[in-house]
Amino acid sequence: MTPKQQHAFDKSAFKISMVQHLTQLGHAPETAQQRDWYLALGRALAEHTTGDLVATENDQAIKQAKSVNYLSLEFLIGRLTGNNLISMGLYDVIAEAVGELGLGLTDLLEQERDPSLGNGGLGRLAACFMDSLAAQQYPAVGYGLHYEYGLFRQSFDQGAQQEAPDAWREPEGYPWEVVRPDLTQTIGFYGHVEVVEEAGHTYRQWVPSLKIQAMPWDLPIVGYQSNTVYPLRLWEGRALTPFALDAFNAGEYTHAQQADIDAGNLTKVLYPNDNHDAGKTLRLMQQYFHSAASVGDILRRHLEAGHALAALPEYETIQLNDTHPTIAIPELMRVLLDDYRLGWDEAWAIASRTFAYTNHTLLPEALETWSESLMAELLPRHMEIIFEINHRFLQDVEQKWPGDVRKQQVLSVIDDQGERMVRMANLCVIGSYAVNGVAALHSQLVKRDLFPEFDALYPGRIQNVTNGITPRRWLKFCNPDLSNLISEKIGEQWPAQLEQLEQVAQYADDADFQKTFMAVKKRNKQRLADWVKSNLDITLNTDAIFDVQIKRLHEYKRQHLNLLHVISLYQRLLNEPNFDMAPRVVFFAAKAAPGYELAKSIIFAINKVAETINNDPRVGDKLKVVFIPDYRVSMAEIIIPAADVSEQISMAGKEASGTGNMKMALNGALTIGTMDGANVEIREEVGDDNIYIFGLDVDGVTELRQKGYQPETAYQNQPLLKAALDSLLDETFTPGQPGLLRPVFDSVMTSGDPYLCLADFADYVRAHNDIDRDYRDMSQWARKAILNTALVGKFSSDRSIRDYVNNIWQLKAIKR
Ligand code: DL6
Repeated sequence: MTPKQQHAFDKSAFKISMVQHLTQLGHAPETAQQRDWYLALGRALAEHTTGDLVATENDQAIKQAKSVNYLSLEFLIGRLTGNNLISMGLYDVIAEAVGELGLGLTDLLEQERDPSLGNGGLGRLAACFMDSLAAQQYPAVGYGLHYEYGLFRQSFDQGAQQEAPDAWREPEGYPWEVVRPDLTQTIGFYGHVEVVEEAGHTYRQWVPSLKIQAMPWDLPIVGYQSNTVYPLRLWEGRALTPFALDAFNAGEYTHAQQADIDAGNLTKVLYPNDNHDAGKTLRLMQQYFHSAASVGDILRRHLEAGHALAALPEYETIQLNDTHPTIAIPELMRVLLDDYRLGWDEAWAIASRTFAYTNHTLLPEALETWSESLMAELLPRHMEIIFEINHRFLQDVEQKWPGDVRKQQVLSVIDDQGERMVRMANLCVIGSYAVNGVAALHSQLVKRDLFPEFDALYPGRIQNVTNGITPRRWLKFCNPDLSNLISEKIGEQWPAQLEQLEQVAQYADDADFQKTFMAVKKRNKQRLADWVKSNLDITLNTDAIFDVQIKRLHEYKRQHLNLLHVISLYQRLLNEPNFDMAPRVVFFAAKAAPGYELAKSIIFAINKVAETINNDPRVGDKLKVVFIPDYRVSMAEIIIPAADVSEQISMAGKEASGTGNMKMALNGALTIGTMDGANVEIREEVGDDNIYIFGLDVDGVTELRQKGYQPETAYQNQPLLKAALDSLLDETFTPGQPGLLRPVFDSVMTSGDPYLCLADFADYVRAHNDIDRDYRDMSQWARKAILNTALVGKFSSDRSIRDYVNNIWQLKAIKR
């Protein structure tokens, strides 16, 4: 909302509207519960944004401009109400309005369930990018899936992870979404390909044997301080045929429902794997359903705006968020060839200038491949098109490197060593005009290690766009006290121009500012401590270092390295009479993919260690370990402002970027991290003195591997490490049940320690000792914390989006 509209905002009318919505929901103001009021609030607010959404969609200037279409199987948007209030500039006035109705705004906002439509970094990045596109008014549509169940809800049963379905929508619906039945499409699967003769030409035509409807739901992405609202369009699977009343009447009840059941299953649940390719048929169906519906909608918009088909790349660009929507490339080719009857070269000239691809991982197990036979069965025409793309591509390879069979093998879309598989990343690179990694180091490794041959074949195609985070959600909304403090010093523009935070650096040595800054941190720590007390019944000392590792549970992220350090602190507290340390609370929050056994074992081990330490009276409040269950965006909004130390300890070369590292630094936490992902750039920005770097870098990892790494050596030579590891085998943390934590011991000892935890342990302990020393000097610590906040303006997702706009997409902002 613009300042003018804000001024015109009619509080009384809004209150009336809220009560009307409450009544429509079947409740009276006198007896309504908080949840009912939250729904009424959401619906009343959504009325405003829906108007702007429709107006933005019909804006002629936008129709005539180039748009980006962000295709992602995941959008981890988090709760929308509070964030939208900030963007609309209505937070304070709505707090007043709600107060006049006898309610508290923060209490109502707490009623909202997180739309957890993503696994982790990749999905959250997509949400930040949509926020930044709308804030800067670069025309955009986000395309995703309308999962009925988001990422599973996590709880612990005696320390072990339990998963429950996450029905994120209330039975009354999610107040912010608008269903768009008029934009429904039909998507085919299976079937066969026919040859059609027409006017002396032969064409190929796919005849699918299963059809499912794709019906979109739009969520409004509200631009910060603008009336631009872009749709996040999420497709839901629905039965194509109307309910089979005849079959029902004939007593075939199950049969009548079958079509509904099949179609509904398609978008029922988000696959809960992060950085891991699960290879299930339903997942490929989801991918195609998402891609086909999105491509269809993009073409509809393009043609309805009056543009020629051949001009598609001038008006629309399609960003593929990882390889999950890769099938959109052959789908666009199919539509152009078979439905519009373009020749191959003409169609390829359009498609290959429309797509761009972001790579988010180098982990081999996350690089998607699909069995050729499955693909041919589910999408027979697409498989033909993929073969043709590959055939023509391999001719180019032959021209560039005549007779080089190895090059043909590594570059081919088809991997024919063993079961023939379609390599989605190769298809992406071939079919895209730009490819990018997500942090400088990662992009370098994409070129050097993942795609060196592609880089040689297509010089300049592989670029870097360092990730970013939206400062609206990740500072202004989640940390109001720090935001107000910053605004008092440097004005109110920083949420839209995060580079301005640099001006805060001038106060880093100012004793009064340091005190106020640390007082804010303390209040945020208290807020988290209160949450922990009321939800987990653990009492925390807010003078302690709040040391935080929050991210998906993955071996490469090395939560178990952190755990070994925690155990060593515990053992030193017990065994070394002269050992002194600043009090510490070590927080973990992480979900493990349900099928990832070792990750679940690590969670179990952390919980067992926490139980023992927290209940050991000898430790007092020197050390506490808290595993916060069910990590999600709304939880991150409480944890991040309270963090003193941010754990970013992946093995170098494995974390593509990380974005939690940016969020915590922005909120004044100091990073302890390896030279990995965006840590490298955070270090460049904040300076060596304000970050704790440890461990092997990428070259060090390679050298160690070449020399022949023996985890046993570190185990034998480092008594602290040995004692910590041995305690995983005895009863220290599992009284009466020795050996329960053995899987974690084995992962680093008998399985060869693939992520080099033991190799980095000593230097990790050294870096933590430095933290311990520095934290005791509050003024020095405050200085470092302030400088972190001040110097990470680069990591605004507004800057990332401008990089995409200028270097890849070539869009113009359309101010409304
Ligand atoms: O780019 C967003 C995010 C990075 O910050 C993380 O470092 C990276 O691990 C994550 N990658 C994935 C890959 N998943 N798949 N496929 O989530 O992307």
